Order: sequence, then structure tokens, then C-alpha cells
Amino acid sequence: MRIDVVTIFPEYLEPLNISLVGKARARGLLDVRVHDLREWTHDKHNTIDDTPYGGGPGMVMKPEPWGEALDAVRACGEDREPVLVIPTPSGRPFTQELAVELSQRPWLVFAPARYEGIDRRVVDEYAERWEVHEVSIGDYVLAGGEAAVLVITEAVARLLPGVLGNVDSHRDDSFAPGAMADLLEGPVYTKPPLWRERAIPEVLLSGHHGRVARWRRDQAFRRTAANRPDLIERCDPAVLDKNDRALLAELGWTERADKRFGRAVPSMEE
Ligand code: 6GU
Repeated sequence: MRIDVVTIFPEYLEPLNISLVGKARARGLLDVRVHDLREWTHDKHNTIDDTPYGGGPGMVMKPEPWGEALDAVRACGEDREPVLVIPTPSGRPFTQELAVELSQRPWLVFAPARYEGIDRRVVDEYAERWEVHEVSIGDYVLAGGEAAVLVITEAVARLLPGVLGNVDSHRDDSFAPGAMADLLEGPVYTKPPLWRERAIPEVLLSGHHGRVARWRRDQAFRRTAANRPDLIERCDPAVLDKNDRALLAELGWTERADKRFGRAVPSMEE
């Protein structure tokens, strides 16, 4: 896979040289190129922003440097069009599903914005020729999209063939499409068996694969119910077995008439 990043802070992308992404690059599985947007400015001050039409606070990134930068990136490239990824808090939520989709594309170009965003005409222009995704990494506001580029690149890179040692490594990921009923992963343990007088749950030492699998699934349900009740609410009851139903009932969920699990609401009479 090839990834180009156009940014006014190339140093911000330094972490792409280390860890999983750095190793994938060293092994030739990932070709990452970081470009300084200011290379495509022509005035003395390398201006990349200006005041917003219609007034209001903040600055807007000018369209000309972005247009020249994206054309230059496209020109030094392949015989195919890239996918343009624009990190922005007003984008659609970045999910594991989108990570899987992007990991199947041969070429991603990231255009992280600073300030109040990029002049809208840039998106409109490239959306006519390229697949474009405006993506948000969560419900909070960052100073710029560079940190989101790091997040998205890492989520995508670990899905590339050969990047993780074991092909099964992401089968049970929390949020993996079709993972155990979209549950969060439960707790994990390693040696030593006793640490600060804390033992390992006995079942994990039992060698009984069926009991271990059951325990892990229960733990996943407990953690999901506590941290992400929304995932329980929208789970398909068809994927639940008798044990799951009993556990959810114990945790205060009830099987509703519409055949989904919703939280038990105390009735007015009680
Ligand atoms: Cl992608 N960019 C910025 N600036 N803030 C964000 C974000 C992106 N996702 C969540 N907040």
C-alpha cells in the first residue's frame, strides 16, 4: 500500500517511522511519503490560510496550495486514482469497518486540515475524480487532523497482509466485523501466576477449552455492558445463546418485544 500525507507539520508524522507502521515500511509492505504543504505556496510568507468569507472566527486553508499539492502527489504516482482521506471533526465516524475498507485500497492520500478547515471547493473538486472520505476519529475537537492521520494509518496498516505475524491476529479484535457479537475484548493475563497476591482466574489454568471460551465470552459481555451499553442494545438476539441471555438478564437487560436486548426500565407501579 502507498500512503501520502500532505501537512504543514511534517514532523508531526514522525511516529510513522516507528513501531508497527515503521516496521511495515522497513519491510516494504507500506510506502509512506510525507509532504510539506508549504512547498506549494508561492508568496514570501508561504501563506496557507486566509479569513473566512461570510465572517466568523478563525482561518480557512486556501484552496490553491492544496490543489497544487494533490495534483503533484497524483502526478508522481501510479496509473490509478488514489483514495483521498480528509480527517475532520465533521466527517463520518472512523470505524473498524472503514479501516478494513481502506486497507483494501492500494493508495491513500491524507489531507489533514488545521484551523477551521480547508476551503470546501477542494473536496468538491477532487470528489469528481477520486473516492473521498471525510472522517472523524471521535466526538471531541483536535487542533488539527495530523493525530487522526496517525490513528487511521495505524488501524489500517495492522490489517495489511503480512504486517501482523499471525493471520488470525485480528479475528477477535473488538469491533472486527463479525467478531463475537460485536463485543469488547475481555481481560487478559500472563505469567507470573501470582503477582502481589493476585492470582489468575482459575478457569484459565484448567486447560478446559470449552470452559475457557465460555468464561471469555461472559467477561466480554460484562465489559461491554459496563463500558459500551449501546453495543448490547443493538446486538442481534439471534447471535445470543442460552448462557448469554441468562448473563444479560443478570446484568439487568431484558429481551424486549422487538427481539432486541434493552435495559430493564423500572415500571411506574414499582
Ligand atoms: Cl479527524 N480532526 C480534528 N481536528 N478534530 C477531530 C477529528 C479530526 N476527529 C475528532 N476530532
